[in-house]
Amino acid sequence: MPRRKAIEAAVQILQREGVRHAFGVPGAAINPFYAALRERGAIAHILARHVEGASHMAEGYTRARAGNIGVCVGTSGPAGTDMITGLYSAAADSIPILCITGQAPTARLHKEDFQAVDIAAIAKPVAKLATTVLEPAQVPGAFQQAFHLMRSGRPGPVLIDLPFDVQMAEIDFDIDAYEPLPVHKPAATRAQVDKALDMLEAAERPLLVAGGGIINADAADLLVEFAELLDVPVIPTLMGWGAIPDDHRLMAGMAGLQTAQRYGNANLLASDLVLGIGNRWANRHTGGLEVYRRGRRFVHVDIEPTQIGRVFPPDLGIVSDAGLALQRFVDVARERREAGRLADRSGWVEECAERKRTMLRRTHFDDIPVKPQRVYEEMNRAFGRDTRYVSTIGLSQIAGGQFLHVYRPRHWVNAGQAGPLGWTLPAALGVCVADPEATVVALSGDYDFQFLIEELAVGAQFNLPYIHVLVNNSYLGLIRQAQQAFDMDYCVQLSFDNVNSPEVGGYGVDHVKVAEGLGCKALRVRTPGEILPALEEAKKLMAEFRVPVVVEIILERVTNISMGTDIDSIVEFEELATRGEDAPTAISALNLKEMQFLD
Ligand SMILES: Cc1ncc(C[n+]2csc(CCOP(=O)(O)OP(=O)(O)O)c2C)c(N)n1
Ligand SMILES: [Mg+2]
Repeated sequence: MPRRKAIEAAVQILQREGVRHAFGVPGAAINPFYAALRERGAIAHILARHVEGASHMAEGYTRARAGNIGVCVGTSGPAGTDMITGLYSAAADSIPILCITGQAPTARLHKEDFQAVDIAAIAKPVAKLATTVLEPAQVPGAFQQAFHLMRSGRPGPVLIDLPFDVQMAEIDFDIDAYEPLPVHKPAATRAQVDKALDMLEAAERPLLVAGGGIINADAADLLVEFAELLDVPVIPTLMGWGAIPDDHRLMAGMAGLQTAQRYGNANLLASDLVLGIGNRWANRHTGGLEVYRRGRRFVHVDIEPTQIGRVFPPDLGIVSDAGLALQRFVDVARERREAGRLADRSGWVEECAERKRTMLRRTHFDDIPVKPQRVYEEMNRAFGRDTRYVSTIGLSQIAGGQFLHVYRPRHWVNAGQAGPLGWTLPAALGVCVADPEATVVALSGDYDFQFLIEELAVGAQFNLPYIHVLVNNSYLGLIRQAQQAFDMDYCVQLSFDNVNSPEVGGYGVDHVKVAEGLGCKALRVRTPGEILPALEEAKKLMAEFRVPVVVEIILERVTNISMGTDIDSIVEFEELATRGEDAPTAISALNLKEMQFLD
């Protein structure tokens, strides 16, 4: 049996399990890992500027491509604690990432050694497995188990913590005798699918709610096929956005309290049965359950048994991987269609489509300073179907959810449940590493952008070009809006007079200077007419310099974005669209233009 350091075996296993990139920050306690990485030379390392950044890069990397597992690496002590937010974000959205940390030597763990902290205990609630490996010979098994767990059932992150001496110890290990463990995924049975389809057929106005589990299972094509077979409209969740193209005739909009369209909520409220697949009835999707559930029956398909009934008891629960369930649904629906047993749903589909054409919010404002709605209209003009959007939280992300268009799975990359500020920028870099050919467009408010702004240097150093649309209201906008309920505007201002940059006019941070200082390109825009030319210029700069390009749009300071607490009473703060020109890039308007063009 070949003898090698335990950490060399670990790196061989990473390679065997398909890892080609790692995001990290070195330190003394993890140097053996870096030595093994260097020795083998098969895994490219991207040096983050903050360890939290590395963890979000890993998450963006995983989300960009089916089968990817992002790896983030840090030393002992604060590196692991910095990555806890990344683990939480990944766990909350069911995204596998592998977090590897160095640790103080085993003999000194209990001696309050320099940078010794019980990171496994800290990480446990936000990881499928968090373990400090104390026996060198257990290192291969720990990694084997990690990949098995990350890929099985509900996907999620794992942390492996490796004391210095455990990394360095020699073990017997032969990579040719290593085999990844089989992945466990429950599958819906024929009987379960028959029951669900019977319920669906008995309903008059059924809908599918398509969750992120469909994206994780790489089953968007099956979802669309199933919806088309039955002729049933689809409401994607925020995590499932892109599973059906926005301009598909069965795409009925998103429902929810914030990242939703008016027609999405109206369509959901008009339904009498909802079949949810790979979704988790997130509270920002459902809002108050009384309103959400009233008058309709529910079927819930989820890979994780304990998710069934967690938020409310469905009329039927099925434990299954979304892809395996959809495959069965498609097979059985096809049989039923051939037997002439499927109902004609065209009236209901047309009713939903009519709402999609008419229940629109206005985006076409000419105001200076720019109103945010106009930014998304111009983004719809500038960016095509292949664009991969990345965003986190804030009014910027919420309006993005309301007004942008997504046409493909994994083209809306969003930290849905955790919403950690700062996530957008490093996650976008992770997407760039996973898909270097993609057009990646990140969307941030000014505060999200400032949180991990230093990661721009990573994009410049490693030539990871993308466009970062920065909508600057010089406010913690979402929290300012939420504080209206407290009748206050307290600790939410980001404005100040910048002594070095009077030209930012009291908006505080000079993002253009900071971005340039970090080696990126940046443009600032103040009027609606400048937005589209700036986005076009950004594409050119990105191609020429191969670095991130920031397009900052100076917004009006106070704009309230539509939201509410129940999906039947979302508060609208602006005028609604009453004429086509009020919402010229609404999906129905774009569809219409295409149809006219085809004529
Ligand atoms: C780490 C963290 N702290 C606090 C919050 C709460 N929070 C959500 S949005 C937001 C303000 C975001 O401001 P900005 O990025 O400028 O976006 P805007 O709402 O102004 O568009 C805050 C503080 C959070 N999501 N994450
Ligand atoms: Mg802001």
